[in-house]
Amino acid sequence: MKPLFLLLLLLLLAIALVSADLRVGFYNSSCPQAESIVRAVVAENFRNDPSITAAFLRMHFHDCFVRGCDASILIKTTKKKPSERSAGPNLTVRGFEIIDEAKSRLEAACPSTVSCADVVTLATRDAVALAGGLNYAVPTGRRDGLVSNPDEVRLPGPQLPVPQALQFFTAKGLALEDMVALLGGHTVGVAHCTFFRDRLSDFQGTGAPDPTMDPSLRAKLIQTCGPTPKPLEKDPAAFLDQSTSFKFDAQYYKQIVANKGVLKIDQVLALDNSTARIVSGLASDGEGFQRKFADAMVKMGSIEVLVGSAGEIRKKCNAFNKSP
Ligand code: HEM
Ligand SMILES: *[C@@H]1O[C@H](CO)[C@@H](O)[C@H](O)[C@H]1NC(C)=O
Ligand SMILES: *[C@@H]1O[C@H](CO)[C@@H](O)[C@H](O)[C@H]1NC(C)=O
Ligand SMILES: CC(=O)N[C@H]1CO[C@H](CO)[C@@H](O)[C@@H]1O
Repeated sequence: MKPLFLLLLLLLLAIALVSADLRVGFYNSSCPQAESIVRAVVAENFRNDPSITAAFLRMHFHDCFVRGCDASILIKTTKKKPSERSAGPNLTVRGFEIIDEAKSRLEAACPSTVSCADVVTLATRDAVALAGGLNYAVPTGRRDGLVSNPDEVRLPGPQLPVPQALQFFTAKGLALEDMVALLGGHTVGVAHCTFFRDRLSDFQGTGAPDPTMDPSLRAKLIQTCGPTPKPLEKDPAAFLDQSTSFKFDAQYYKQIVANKGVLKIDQVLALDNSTARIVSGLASDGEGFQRKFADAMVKMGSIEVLVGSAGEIRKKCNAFNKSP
């Protein structure tokens, strides 16, 4: 009897371990329509506004790098309690309404089943595919977190040298190659002038422009940004990839190789010893980039996830089930 009992225990343990992992098709039986519902909502919104690809990519990145991919970024700030959404770097994160829309349709089809953390992950994948990226399989089974604290938002700034930026990624279990591929997300979307203005005229207090910026790009950005800094809500923005701004392709790497990186972090990626070779490889291999980006996204999507019975499945993505 004893060995049988042990075997049973082992079996149960194995099941617990397996189900505690993220899996492709986690909702196959509990909510078979889950992925198609998200895809439909994303497609409807993408038709009117293709910039949602950029919105979701940045939202997913910020979610995963703060307390893991647990939808903590979606919690609305209330008068009583500030959330991650009111932290500085979150100021320009957008796309929240579309996540809420997908979630309300999911609740109608399968109540309290699909986590908001998975909605963000799936919506990002779908929006990348719609913009021309790979339609990669993404594991699901994340649970939603119970904490969203603006003081915990520590994200890399755009002025960091490559080795310092890398520390943020290695701290989350990602490698140099992952960081280079993930920054390929900057092939879509915009940056506000405040994040790169210094490069145009007074780079790091030198009184001169950043010498690593292509002069024609600099002229364009001066046109866009104007002579005087503006508060973030009125700040103009420029496309991170000035060539194919809405297309999810490897053009970002071609641009930075040509000294046309808009943010300093983009430009140093092409120039730093440790990343230059990886960058030129991706610039000349569009298909390779798509695969590496997808693989790195799956890795990023697994950072410190809550699984099994941890956390909760939120009913609304912008609030905890029980207000704290
Ligand atoms: C060292 C790492 C990174 C730094 C320093 C960085 C910095 C920035 C900054 C400063 C902006 C401009 C924000 C604004 O003006 O509103 C931005 C935008 C953006 N970032 Fe990153 N980023 C990093 C990594 C990533 C990663 C890993 C992804 C996704 C895979 C990503 C996706 C995006 C996208 C898509 C935008 C455009 C957002 C929009 O158009 O609304 N970034 N990033
Ligand atoms: C769900 O279905 C897909 C497609 O049939 C399959 O690839 C996947 O392995 C399934 N996942 C689970 C957890 O059953
Ligand atoms: C960077 O490149 C220079 C010259 O090619 C080389 O001497 C140096 O060792 C490299 N540094 C690193 C950190 O790879
Ligand atoms: C989207 C969002 O909630 N943005 C908030 C960011 O933080 C500022 C205050 O720091 C809020 O005013 C914004 O509403």
